[in-house]
Amino acid sequence: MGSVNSRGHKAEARVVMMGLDSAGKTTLLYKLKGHQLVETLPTIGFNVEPLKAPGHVSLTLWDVGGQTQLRASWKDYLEGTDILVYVLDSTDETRLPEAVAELREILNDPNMARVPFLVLANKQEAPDALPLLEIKNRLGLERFQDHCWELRACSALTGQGLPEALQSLRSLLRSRRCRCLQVRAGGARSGENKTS
Ligand SMILES: Nc1nc2c(ncn2[C@@H]2O[C@H](COP(=O)(O)OP(=O)(O)OP(=O)(O)O)[C@@H](O)[C@H]2O)c(=O)[nH]1
Ligand SMILES: [Mg+2]
Repeated sequence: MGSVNSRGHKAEARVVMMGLDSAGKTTLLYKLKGHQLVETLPTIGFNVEPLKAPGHVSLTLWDVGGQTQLRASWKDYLEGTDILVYVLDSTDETRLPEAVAELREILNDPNMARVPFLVLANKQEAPDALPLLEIKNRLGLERFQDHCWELRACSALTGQGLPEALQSLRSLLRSRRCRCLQVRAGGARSGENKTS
């Protein structure tokens, strides 16, 4: 599971990015890497890239293909996950219930117990994007009491919201480390959650 630093933390956090097909995961991955916008093809399998988040946090970011027939293999990527990034297409109102059901399925996996997650409402620059508050109400994230989570708006196309998303990753990673320490000390708390 990678090297461990002097404080006993994993030197690189494993961040797994999932979401329905066409949510924009691969576009996000390459935008975060600072690449020129590339035309993407549906991902068969996964892409993986190292990434630096603010505060010299090193991440390994896994971008897992989201087509229906690939979702059965999502569970194979979850072991050792430090943070889940769940990407939504804010313009795809029809499939929002399907996206929520798949998120619930992921969080029910034993490997995801207490793993924090960041929901990215992507494609927010599009004129027909659902507003963040509307998405928040429809997701019902309050039900996920056992996880720290954050919800953020972004656009992989314009880069809007991506610096904030990286800040969220950093703070969720911190919460995970605190949580691990609390659990080791015998006293877990329920999560602190944020929407912005
Ligand atoms: N308007 C808009 N389009 C986007 C944005 N992000 C991605 N797209 C477009 O959405 C389509 C799908 O993007 P991908 O990044 O391939 O989606 P994906 O989630 O990786 O899809 P799978 O690999 O099939 O799981 C492409 O045409 C992208 O250009 C965004 O922020 N805004
Ligand atoms: Mg992809």
